[in-house]
Amino acid sequence: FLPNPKTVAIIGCPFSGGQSKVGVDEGPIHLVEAGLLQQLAELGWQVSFDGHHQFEEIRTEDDPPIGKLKNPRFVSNVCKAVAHAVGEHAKKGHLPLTLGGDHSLAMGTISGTLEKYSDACVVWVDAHADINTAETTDSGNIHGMPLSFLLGIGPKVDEFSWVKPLLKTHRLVYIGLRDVDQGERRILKENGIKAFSMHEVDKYGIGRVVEMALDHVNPGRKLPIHLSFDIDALDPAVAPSTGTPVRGGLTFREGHYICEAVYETGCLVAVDIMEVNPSLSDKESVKQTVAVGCSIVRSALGETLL
Ligand code: 6HN
Ligand code: MN
Ligand code: MN
Ligand code: MN
Repeated sequence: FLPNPKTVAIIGCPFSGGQSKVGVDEGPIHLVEAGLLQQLAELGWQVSFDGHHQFEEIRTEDDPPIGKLKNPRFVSNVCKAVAHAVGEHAKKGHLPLTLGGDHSLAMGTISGTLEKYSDACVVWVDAHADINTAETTDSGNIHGMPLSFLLGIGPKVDEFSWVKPLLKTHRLVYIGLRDVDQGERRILKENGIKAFSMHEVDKYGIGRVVEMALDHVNPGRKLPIHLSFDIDALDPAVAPSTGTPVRGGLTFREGHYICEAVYETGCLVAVDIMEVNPSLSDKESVKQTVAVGCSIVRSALGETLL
């Protein structure tokens, strides 16, 4: 899907409005400071980066909750800007790599991908399903909701009417789930959305899980793939610095294997790396988490072991 020379467009999104812990907005800065751009250049990519987005300028002063949803206008404005940025880069034939920031940003990134590739499928790697609706959300944190808007599930929220519900339920697959809310389980069931939880990873092994996941969303490997990777999919022992850690996660290798296998399809058109929070836990843990974030991205962009 991508013309040569391959160009990766870095979209730095210092944004934390989709949840309530400070610090996740510093994730992209730390990833870049750790040398991610240089590392991708060494893999043979042309790297384009014009600095991190400045979202404070589009923060609405008065942003009371809409129903339970927190910071709805800010999240909406930011995601709209991100959708535009991702869409423009994709249209140029670049691979947009979005550095989060919290996972509400995926409303923007996937909207942008779908602007250029209307038949794109999504591989969502996460401990969580992020598919709550305005009705089912307990926390009101929009990072737990982006997929419901992209799929057009649940009550309409005016503020997010710009999000076109272009993602089809059979074009979404999850890997790594282990903390799914009651309402979300119902949504997954009712809509027949395919999910490989940690149970399936244990049962079949990561190799077969990725193969089954890709067979489901991308039979014949002909469709473009958007990979949305929440760092909390990894076990907290591997990636401790994140806002909603859940034990029993993917090992270091399982996480990387998913990325390697997706890259191998030749169908990858966009990547998100989300929820790295450098202000949670001690300095060593932060360093470890940022480093694993970089290596996950490198695997997704073609780094191989041999
Ligand atoms: N994430 N299901 C919980 C909620 O608040 O809706 C957790 C969401 C976590 C979101 O990790 O991107
Ligand atoms: Mn810092
Ligand atoms: Mn997530
Ligand atoms: Mn998560």
